[in-house]
This record gives sequence, structure tokens and C-alpha cells, in this order.
Amino acid sequence: MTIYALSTVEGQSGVAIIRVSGPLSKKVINNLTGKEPKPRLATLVKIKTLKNKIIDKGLVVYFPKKQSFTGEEVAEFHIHGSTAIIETLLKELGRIKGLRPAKQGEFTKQAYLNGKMNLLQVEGLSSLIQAETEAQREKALETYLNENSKIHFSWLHELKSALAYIESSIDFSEEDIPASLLNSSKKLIKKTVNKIKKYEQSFEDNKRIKEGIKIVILGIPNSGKSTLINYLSGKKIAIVSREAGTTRDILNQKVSIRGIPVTFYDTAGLRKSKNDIEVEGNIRAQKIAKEADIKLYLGSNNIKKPFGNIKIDKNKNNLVVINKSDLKKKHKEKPNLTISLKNNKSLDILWKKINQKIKNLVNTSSGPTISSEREYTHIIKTIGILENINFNDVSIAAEDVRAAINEISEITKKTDNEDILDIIFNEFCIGK
Ligand SMILES: Nc1nc2c(ncn2[C@@H]2O[C@H](COP(=O)(O)OP(=O)(O)O)[C@@H](O)[C@H]2O)c(=O)[nH]1
Ligand SMILES: [Mg+2]
Repeated sequence: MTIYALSTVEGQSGVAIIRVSGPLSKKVINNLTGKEPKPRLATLVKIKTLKNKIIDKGLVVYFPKKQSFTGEEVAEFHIHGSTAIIETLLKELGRIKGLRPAKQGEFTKQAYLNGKMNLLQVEGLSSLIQAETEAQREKALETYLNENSKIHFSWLHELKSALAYIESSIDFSEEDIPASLLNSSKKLIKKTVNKIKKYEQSFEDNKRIKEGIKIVILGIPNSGKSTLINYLSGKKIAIVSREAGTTRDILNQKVSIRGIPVTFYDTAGLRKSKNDIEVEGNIRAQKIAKEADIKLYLGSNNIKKPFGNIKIDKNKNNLVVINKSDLKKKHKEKPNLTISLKNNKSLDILWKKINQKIKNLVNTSSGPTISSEREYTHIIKTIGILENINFNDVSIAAEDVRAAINEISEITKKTDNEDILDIIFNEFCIGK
């Protein structure tokens, strides 16, 4: 079957690309342009309907089978990105016999089925397309470029050696098994399992890079929380007022820091109140505080108890800040930092501290990291098997190592399990 879809975004744009993939691709170009395309060479052509009415003037590129993204014959039409042109060309393609619209991720699925990439790379590509920040892009690209598989491959190599040691000891009778054989095997397995465990820890980092970090600003009313979120996000998203209890909803703003998506949350001031809306605001503030990666407590310099009755969580990820240093100090707190949002005092230090906290939370060191829940599950199972090998019975030990090898291989092994494929390819948009 030959499939087609718009591969660029819908709506108006300078250029739009419609992609066709499958055995009829070359014929499609011929039908719509009257030209015989040279492989992998952009050619300026008039694109016409089957009834010879011109649709647009644009570029056409033909990719022969195996030399394309999908591994099939591919035709690309680079047209002007107007709704009218896109619709007309799509309609025309629909009129050609043997063509049908592509489903979500179907071009990539063809690429996968044609052996152009393994399942892990498909997941990497999916993340790459969705990447919003620099760190997300870096991690996704590593997976797409197959760096993870290289690591798996080195473990497999070691486990196969370990298996060979065990298997050769099977040939001996139980009393005569040379201790050195089993010892070498045990050592090698231990070494490998330690590497796998280290890799396993990267999952949390990658999750943070993907899902981002939550920084929740907490404090009693009027300490400057709304002023702070406006400053941190560079936008006036929250109402700042002298009146206490102005903020009731949770406001949030997403920014990218060190390539990591960071969301700041402004909350209602935490205090006892008779006002229903304010009480609800308090409940919400406490709820989001529980989800916070970093709690930023903000108090006022000019009051005796800057944090009222709030119990400060002294976790090392959190920050205690006193605002309004321009006003006379009336408290005995020992915060991590004193600032004045009014006079821009020490705000650069505040940024530095926030950056440091983020750095502590997310390890963005280079090198592949676990890229999906699916990979993670296989890694966890592998560790479980390898840590519980029973060397008292060598044939069972051999079975276990084989099971571990199988588990790692599963990560990139070609599968036709539609359930797994559906989950992965449904993450894509139409046209990819
Ligand atoms: N003197 C002084 N006033 C500030 C400072 N930061 C904020 N304010 C004022 O404090 C009041 C309460 O600020 P707001 O951001 O609404 O506090 P929130 O209730 O914690 O959200 C407003 O009138 C702000 O202009 C500061 O550094 N110094
Ligand atoms: Mg407020």
C-alpha cells in the first residue's frame, strides 16, 4: 500500500511538505507533474491535478526504495503552505488508485518494519519530535542515533562470555568443576550488573528532563510571592497587591533553565481564613507543595514571624528566602538568602541558587540514559535475574544468564506484537 500525508504542520506556512511512501510513489510524481524524477534531486515542477489543472509550482524529490526514511519508495512535494493548496493536493492524491492517507506514525512504522531503525530508536525519534528544551533534545537524539544500543551490546558481550564459562563447566562432573571457571563467570556478571545498575539510575534523571521540575513558591500572604513569580518568569502573570489574600488559584509559568523545563507555581498565601475561596486556595497550595521538587519559602523582612505558622521543610532541595530587605528587619530567621524584589537586591544570587538546586536534582551529564518505561522495565528485570543467580546448580545458572541476555535483547529486538507497536507509534503525529 502506498500512503500519503502532510508532514508539516497544518495551517498557513511558508512551505508545506506532503510525503508519499510506497511502491506507487514514483508513479504519483509522474501522474501529477508529467516528469520522470531523478533520484534524490530536488526538481522545480508544476504540480497539476489528474485533469491537468495546475495546483502549485514547487519542488519534488524522489527517493528510491531503501534510500529513503521509510525504506520504501518515497515522493516529497514541497509546496506553498496554504490551506487551499494543501487540501487540493491531498484530495488529488486520494483520487489515485492504490493510495490511502497515512495513519499516525505510519511512515516511521514502515521505516521500523523495513529495518531502518530499531524500536528504541523509534522511541528516541518520538521524544526528539516532542523535545521542547535543549536537554530533552540531547537525550532524545542520543537514543535516536542508537547510542543506547551500543551500551546494551557491550553488556551482552560480557554476559555471553560469562555464559560460555558456565557452559564449559557443565561438562565437568559436579566435584570436578574448576573453581576458576565459575569464579570468572561470577566476577564478570557482577561487573556487568553494576554497570547496568548505574545505567538504571539514569532513569530518574531522564524522567526529570522529560517531565521537568516543579518549583513551588510558598509563604504567608503579602510576602511577595506573586511579585516573585512575575520576576522569575519575566511576565506579569500574577496580580500583585498590597491586599493580603489576592492569589487564590495556583498560577504557573514554564521556563527552560539549563535546558530543563522548569515550572514555577505561585500559590495562595498560607494562613487561616474564614473566606471559602481562600481556604480552597490554601488546600490547593498544600497539594501542589507535596508535588514540588523544590519548595521556595518566601517571607517578609519587616514582620516578626515571616513564615507565620508554616512548617518549613528543611530538605536540601528547598530554599528559604526573606524578601523586602529594603524594609527594617524585625525577625530572627536565618534564611538561605535575603532579597528585595522592589530594589532588585540579590536577585542574581537567587538565580544562582535556583540553578544550583536544579543542577543537584538533575544530572545532565552526557551519555545515553534510559529512554522509556519499556526500556526501564527490561533493565529492572535484567538486574533482578542477574542478582539472583544460583550458582549451586550450573545448568540453572546458565538458564538465568540466558534469560538476562534475552531480556536485554528484547529492548531492541524486532517485534510484531501489535499491542506494543500501537502504543509506540500512537505517540507520533500523522505525517511522521
Ligand atoms: N517594600 C517592598 N515591597 C515589596 C517587595 N516585594 C513585593 N512587595 C510588595 O508587597 C505586596 C505584596 O506582594 P505580592 O507579590 O502580591 O505578595 P503575595 O501575597 O505573597 O503574592 C505588594 O504591594 C508588593 O508590591 C519588596 O521587595 N519590598
Ligand atoms: Mg499573591
